[in-house]
Amino acid sequence: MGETLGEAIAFLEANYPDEVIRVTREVDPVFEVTGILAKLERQQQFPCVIFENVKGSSIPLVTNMHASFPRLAMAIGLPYDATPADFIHEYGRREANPLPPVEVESGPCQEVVLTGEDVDVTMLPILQYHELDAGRYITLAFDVMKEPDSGIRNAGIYRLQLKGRNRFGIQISETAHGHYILKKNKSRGLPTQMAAVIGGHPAMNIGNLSFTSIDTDEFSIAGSMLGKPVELVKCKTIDVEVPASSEIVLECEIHPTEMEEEAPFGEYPGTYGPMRVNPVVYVKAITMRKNALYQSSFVGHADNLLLSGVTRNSYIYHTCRIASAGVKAVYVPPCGRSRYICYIQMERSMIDGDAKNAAMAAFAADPFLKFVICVDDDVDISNDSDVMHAIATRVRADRDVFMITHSRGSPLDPASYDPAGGSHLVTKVGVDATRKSDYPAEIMVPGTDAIDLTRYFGDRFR
Ligand SMILES: Cc1cc2nc3c(=O)[nH]c(=O)nc-3n(C[C@H](O)[C@H](O)[C@H](O)COP(=O)(O)O)c2cc1C
Ligand SMILES: [Mn+2]
Repeated sequence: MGETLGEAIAFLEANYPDEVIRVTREVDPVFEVTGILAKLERQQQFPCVIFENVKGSSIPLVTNMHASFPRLAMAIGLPYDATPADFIHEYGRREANPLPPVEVESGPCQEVVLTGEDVDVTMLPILQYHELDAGRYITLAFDVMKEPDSGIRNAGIYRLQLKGRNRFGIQISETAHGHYILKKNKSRGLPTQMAAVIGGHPAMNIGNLSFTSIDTDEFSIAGSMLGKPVELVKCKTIDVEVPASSEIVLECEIHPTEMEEEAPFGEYPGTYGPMRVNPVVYVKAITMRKNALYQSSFVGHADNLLLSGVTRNSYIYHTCRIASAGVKAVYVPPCGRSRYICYIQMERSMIDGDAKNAAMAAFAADPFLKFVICVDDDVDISNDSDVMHAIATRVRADRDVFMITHSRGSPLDPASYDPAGGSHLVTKVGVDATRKSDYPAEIMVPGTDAIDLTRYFGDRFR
């Protein structure tokens, strides 16, 4: 799929034309674009949509790139029809083989450089998404900073609320490395230099979202997802490096003390995140390609859910495998908003209690998980209905379900102990839905596999 956002789009248009739709009609960045995407979603349609004419901007807007699983699979070199299991395997393999980035002298992301009075982020097609959102937001910028002591780069997506020609509000969760970096700089009275990088290849984006330690430069995982080291250029006004092939870069400083109200904002669970008093970001320079593309993610919808959903499985799998050799596969399904539910497929347990241990390992790996369900290896964990069948028939709750109250979860969980206050305290449920040793024999008709239906019905059921 190429190496840049533009190349990914060109690849899809040439080989899978149904995957990309261009809209030339003028659209309003306030609710019209997201209304169109929401309407498509109701019809279960998730193409990448490029809005070429967004009111108030001359820059095309790319949406929904990550909203369908086949596009994410192809981004890391898999075929269109790859399964979730194929994806988890390939993603994990690439994650385990990082490719450190390399620095280059110049790059297309600096073809245009705007500083001083020329800085005006309102030229970008920045969207307003949901009814009660506090304003217009950049939702798909990788915000790159450096850990002040180690100097190691860090990349994460933290939303930016438009507040003026050169000002944003920012929300960085307590769980993000970005928060740790910001806090360290603040305690020293220093601003935090941050580059907001917009417009990257989908492999770059899913690599940047890999679950890593703060000692890992996410671009080294992005490189292995792309199959080639990421080339970085130095920013013009701050001491941060950014991918040379990016579309648009906002060179910023987070003020060390200035705080303002930010949000509410429609969040991934499908509910609003509460207003908070959050840091203020100043933009010192805008650099971009001559024919730059702007990219957005529809938070709370498939693009956002899949993007940081597909990246969690490999880490959970790895941790569960350490806990139990019987774990064969894991899957965080879209029905749990790609965050809250995890299915674990296990070999028919040889050690009693192993399923519950595997579930506890999954909870330890990913704090966002609320329900972990372990099933036998004849259950297809990419099929929710198969998993529900196992729960329906193989679970006796008093024996097979355990619950942990007051444990750390997502501060956006709408069912936490205090959703309005943004509590991260939630209750977790583990379910052992494997067959137990006293499970009765299951019905089956001998010889079914060998039956050739064409002998009885011709081609009718072929
Ligand atoms: C579309 C999208 C939007 C996101 N918005 C935010 C956000 O506003 N604040 C935040 O803290 N995390 C957000 N995240 C999640 C973080 O980007 C993610 O946890 C990242 O790995 C954090 O990186 P870090 O721990 O290196 O700082 C978002 C993720 C996606 C896919
Ligand atoms: Mn990080």
